[in-house]
Amino acid sequence: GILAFAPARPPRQIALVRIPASNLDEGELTHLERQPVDKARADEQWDNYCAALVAEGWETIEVDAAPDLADSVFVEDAVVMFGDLAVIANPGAVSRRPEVEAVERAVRAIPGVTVERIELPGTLDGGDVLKVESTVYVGASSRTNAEGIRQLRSLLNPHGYTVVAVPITKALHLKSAATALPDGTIIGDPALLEVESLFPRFISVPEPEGVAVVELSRESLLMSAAAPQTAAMLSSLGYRVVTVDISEFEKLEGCVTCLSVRVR
Ligand code: CIR
Repeated sequence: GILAFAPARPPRQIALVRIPASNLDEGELTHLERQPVDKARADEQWDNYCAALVAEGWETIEVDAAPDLADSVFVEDAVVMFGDLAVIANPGAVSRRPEVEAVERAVRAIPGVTVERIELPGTLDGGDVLKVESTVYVGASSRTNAEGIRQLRSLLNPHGYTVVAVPITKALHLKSAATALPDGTIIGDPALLEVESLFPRFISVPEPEGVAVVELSRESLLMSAAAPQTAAMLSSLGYRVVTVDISEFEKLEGCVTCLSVRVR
């Protein structure tokens, strides 16, 4: 029929974000020493991060602010999207558990989304979940426990995903050690991974802040400005690289992926 020739309408691309808390500087720290956080600078960096998403065709939806939940800006940890399925996480850090309520409300307001939940004694942080097509790598970290992985596996198996658990002891989350390029190649820091041989295609990055990339589109990536050599390497691989300065969030062990949830 004639419709077969109609160009596909570009899908609406939505990213969830959450404004930094007033007590941002009290966020959890596991691997870094506490450093003073400049709140005004953090707010400005967050505005620029959101503006970069918008400039690349993403519509941002703000989860209701949680002024006294220090780590709430790291919204990626609270929910993981698998197509239209939202899996509400159960953060491993007790201080972060109250974050999920408003995040669940925000995803329920998006038409077509269905919601499942990781429940105690299971814990899971979204930062531990790395999707590469139908493979879902999950960090077994200090935040994500075996029961959380089991629950995720049984939620996702009926949807055709394979959950592959990855031991993580040297980084906060799996995605603090490795993320994926749009073509499915994993990029990461071998010093932070026990088993890089787990990944079928793997490239080492020259800087720790270069581990994390957000796929803006099949051709373009969002990265931290703190990793210029990694940006140059990824440009040489044919990607358009957009950089943002997120230094204040990096002091709190956050990275470019954890400041948003790309819904679709
Ligand atoms: C935490 O320790 O939970 C926060 N200070 C940082 C969370 C960063 N999230 C992420 O990398 N997905």
